[in-house]
Amino acid sequence: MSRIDKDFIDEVNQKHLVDLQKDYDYLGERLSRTGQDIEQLTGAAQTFQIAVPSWGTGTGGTRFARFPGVGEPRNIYDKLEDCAVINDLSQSTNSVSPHFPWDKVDDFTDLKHRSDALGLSWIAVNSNTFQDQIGQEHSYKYGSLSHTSQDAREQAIQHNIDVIQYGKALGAKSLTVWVGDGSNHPGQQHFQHSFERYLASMEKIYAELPNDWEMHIEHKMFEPAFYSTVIQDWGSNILAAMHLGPKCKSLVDLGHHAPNVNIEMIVSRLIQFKKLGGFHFNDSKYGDDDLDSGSLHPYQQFLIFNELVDAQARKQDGFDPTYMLDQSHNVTDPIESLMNSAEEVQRSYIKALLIDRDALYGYQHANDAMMASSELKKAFNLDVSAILAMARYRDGGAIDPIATYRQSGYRQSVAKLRPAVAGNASGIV
Ligand code: LRH
Ligand code: MN
Repeated sequence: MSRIDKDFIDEVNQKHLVDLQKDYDYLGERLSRTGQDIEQLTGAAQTFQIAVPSWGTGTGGTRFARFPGVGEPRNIYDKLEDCAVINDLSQSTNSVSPHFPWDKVDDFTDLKHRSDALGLSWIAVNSNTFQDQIGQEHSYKYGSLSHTSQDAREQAIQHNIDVIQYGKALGAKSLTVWVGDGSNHPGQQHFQHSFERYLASMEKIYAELPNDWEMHIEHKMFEPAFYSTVIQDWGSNILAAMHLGPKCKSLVDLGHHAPNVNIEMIVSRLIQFKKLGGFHFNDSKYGDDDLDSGSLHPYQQFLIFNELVDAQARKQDGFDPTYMLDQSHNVTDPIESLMNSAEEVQRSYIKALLIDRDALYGYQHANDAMMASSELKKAFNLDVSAILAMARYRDGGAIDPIATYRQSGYRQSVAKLRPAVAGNASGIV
């Protein structure tokens, strides 16, 4: 079984359709009382797409351990099958973001043929200079694009240029560069010199970008470095993006900020200066926990979409961010978590569309804090589940993706094809 049969999805949908229609009609009437058109909102939900990280389809782990599940994907071809199942049911994840060399193949044309056959496209390719590969000449133990050794820097630059070539073969249009470069001890690294080396390396990669491509820099507060990180926060990120040029923008991974940082305001700044390249959506309580999106801070995620929808409504110049999940599924079936997370991000978007912006602007102008925040809460507190389910149903997906997935027996069937992976490994993938 490589895909979940359309007839099977529809058979399961029949059990939910009557209730869905009732919920949808009730919500439609409710929204019409405030002049909102449920059909327009459902249309918006149908256009919303968020990309799946190839590395999120396998069970994730931590530095302590990884406990593989059954039917673990063995390579990018298995990962694509699983991504196709996620999209078959959710109808909101028609693109995949690969990571190299984890997803490297000898024949990219064949891989592109397979993804085309599965109705999947490729967005942002990710480079990896945070691990040493077998036979690699220069180690990244002390960094990569900012390494003090020119040989190590050149090696990392060449890897990123190679990844751009892989992306061109797959039809991707952006390169995401996250480096773990940093230090563990005060004094270990010269902050300015390391940043200068990083920028000089990125200039060489930027020069190789096709005209219609973007390069997205991803900042992160800590890990693997635990004292300083070369691209530690949005400040270093936007400085680098401004230094490198118009094709370079900043990517916001929600888990890469200290607890309680006002991420929605960072998003607003990046939008204002045309430097918002995209997102890695996930959730976290302490560090870069890579937990399911919206599972802990759904209101923060909603407030981020308030900024995005506001920019969209104002037709903000240079506003075209890519949306991606970046999660590690250590204790759930990755397919279930990715479907659920795609829906939760879509939910934040639809709720943000419910905000009466003219009323909000009025209250903001009048410094009426109570009414302004109530305007947001009113939208957030409305249950839009019927809109999300109707959007999936109308696009041929599942009204209840997780129930349909479980009833399909997909995981058990691929487990027969994919040999079990022994435990006691560690690491994110
Ligand atoms: C770094 C990160 C980055 C990926 C990696 C798998 O924490 O978020 O986006 O390269 O996870
Ligand atoms: Mn990330």
